[in-house]
Amino acid sequence: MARQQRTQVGIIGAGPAGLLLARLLKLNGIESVILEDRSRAYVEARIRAGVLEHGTVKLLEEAGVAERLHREGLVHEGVELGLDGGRFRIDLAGLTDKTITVYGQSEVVQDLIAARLAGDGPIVWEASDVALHDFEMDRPRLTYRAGGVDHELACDFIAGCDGFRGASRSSLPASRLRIYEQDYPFGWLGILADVPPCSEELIYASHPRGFALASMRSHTRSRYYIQCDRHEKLEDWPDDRLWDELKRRLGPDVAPRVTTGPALEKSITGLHSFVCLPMRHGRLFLAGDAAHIVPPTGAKGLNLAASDVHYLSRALVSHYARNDSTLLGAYSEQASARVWKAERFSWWLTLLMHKVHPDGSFAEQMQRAEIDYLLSSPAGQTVFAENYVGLPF
Ligand code: RFL
Ligand code: PHB
Repeated sequence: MARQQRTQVGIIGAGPAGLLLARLLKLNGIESVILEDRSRAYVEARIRAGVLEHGTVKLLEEAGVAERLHREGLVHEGVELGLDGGRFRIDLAGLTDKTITVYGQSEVVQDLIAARLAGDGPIVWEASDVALHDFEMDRPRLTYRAGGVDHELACDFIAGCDGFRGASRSSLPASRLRIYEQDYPFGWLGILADVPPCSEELIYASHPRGFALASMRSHTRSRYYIQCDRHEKLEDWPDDRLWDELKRRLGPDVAPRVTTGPALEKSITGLHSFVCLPMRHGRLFLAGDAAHIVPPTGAKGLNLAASDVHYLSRALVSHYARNDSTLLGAYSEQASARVWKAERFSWWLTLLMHKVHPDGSFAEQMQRAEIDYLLSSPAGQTVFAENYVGLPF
């Protein structure tokens, strides 16, 4: 016999989407239980995003979890684009009056977990076999196993915040879903190292050998990526080879300022664009990577999780506080309208900056002309800046 519990919102996944949703609900007096299939240590150490849009920072402030972010996060007023070893700065602050903040996703997650465990409500770590039931009816349930015991959680709503490979989306019949997706024939090889960054701002570099990105986590920790074949193996990329290739692609100006060091983490990620609609099925709401994936080039994934959660929390608050379900009905449309714009920007920037076309082809010349145009046109730079700092939500 399963152990019975009840809550208002059952949340699957303790990533940024699930944790931030739980926090915003709690601040409005709405109870939730978070079910997470990994351990706390694993979730807190997972290396992912690093760039927070202006609106994400505001939402984290609203959630009361931005104190360390403001202390340790690096506010950037610009970003650099590189072509043929030359560099060009896009003045984000000057063009949009907004900035981005460099602060690791692992830090955001740690801050949210600390707030949750300080009295907001439970997170069930290492909850296995999470299954969703009856979400098309009035009384949805979640079943799972934790600590060797079967549990059943009755709730009013289920929030599927369990990432791209979670249980929520896969519990929906394919016939109910509209899937839009695109694969790219390349991936990103990432390295994290305790060395000072080579530049004060991020550098996105287009090079005939492939794209490279110089990013950071702090003044003493760097994060770099290079475009690679999506099927390449990490064993084929010892640290020395990776550093050499990175320097070559960043160009002769930047290379001497790259400090190398042992990798704290190294990974290969395939690039993928994916949207699954609708984002609502009865009393189940999908948010974050459970509903959509962007290639990392635009730094949008975590920020889309935040905007989804903004719309969803507002809708749930309106339902509970004012018995008004209009916003719940509008959730999928509102959230996905913003998702599509971020999908477009991420897709565009990916195809603009990566080695995609054969050497000497017409298409390659078109790509170069487009970058050249961007670097010389204030209008083009404004479009870039507006999207990069994040469209309003
Ligand atoms: P997450 O973070 O994947 O969290 C989902 C959580 O659900 C748990 N889970 C389950 N729990 C219970 N039962 C199940 N069956 C479950 N299945 C899964 C998982 O363990 C996990 O804890 O999704 P969420 O919350 O939607 O957040 C999305 C972001 O994590 C993601 O979009 C970003 O990391 C993407 N991303 C970037 N986004 C940015 O905004 N800016 C960036 O600079 C950026 N860089 C990146 C990135 C992602 C990367 N990788 C590795 C994919 C760089 C990289 C390399
Ligand atoms: C990162 O620092 O991990 C990062 C920064 C910018 C991106 C993607 C990832 O576009």
